[in-house]
Amino acid sequence: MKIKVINPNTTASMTATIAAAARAVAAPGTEIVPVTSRSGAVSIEGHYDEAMSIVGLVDALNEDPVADAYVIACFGDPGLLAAREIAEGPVLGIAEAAMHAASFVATGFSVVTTLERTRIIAEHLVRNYGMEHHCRRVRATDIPVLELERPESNSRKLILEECERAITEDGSGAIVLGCAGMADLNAWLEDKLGVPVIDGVTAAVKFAEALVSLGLRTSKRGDLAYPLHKPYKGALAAYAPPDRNPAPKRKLG
Ligand code: 2AL
Repeated sequence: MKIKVINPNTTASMTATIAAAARAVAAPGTEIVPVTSRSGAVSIEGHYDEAMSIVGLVDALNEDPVADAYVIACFGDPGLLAAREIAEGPVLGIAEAAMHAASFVATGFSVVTTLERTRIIAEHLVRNYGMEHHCRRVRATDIPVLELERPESNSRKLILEECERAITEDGSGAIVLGCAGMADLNAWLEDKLGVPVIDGVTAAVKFAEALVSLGLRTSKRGDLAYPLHKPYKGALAAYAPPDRNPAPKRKLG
């Protein structure tokens, strides 16, 4: 099967980290197709960055090859439900995947993410996903996303220290890594911490494989039906949804 793993930020080196993590866990028959967004921010660290990333995400979803499943490799899960509207195969966000995986292996987890403002966004996701009973705390390290890319930065040490505080102060039994740029850290951290450390990229790839193996596709009933066909104006005119939904049954009498 083919799983398209989309980095919605425009930094190709981060996509390489994401692709390596995805390929390391993929089953022998799974082809990982990594894609870097062609438009938008170099790193996604706020609501505006997220909103602006969605056009690039839609381009990446629509361009060939068509895949059996899709992973949105950014911890804010930007555009997740919009992506589900246009895709037929399952679409997984890495935050959603990581939180669900953590809830299977511990009764309480902490998320360790990048900036304070992304910490707040991750808290919104915890509530959106109904994870309040499982997530003990979301912690920021104040590391900008692109600092994770610089080997000379002390980001690894800061992340390790925050994870240690999560275990001792929050009483958490597992750690969720709150950025796709941390996808190369989970084995190293797990070794140091002795608790499960979940990176959403790898969790999402394995859940995607499971869903495809089960023959599950995104529901096209209700709000995840294809977007309604209508004109779009201005810079987004080319993104007007084509007519893909079956004609509605007319209620007579
Ligand atoms: C992210 C991420 O995963 N990629 C990116 O550019 N920003 N999210 C985050 N919380 O730092």
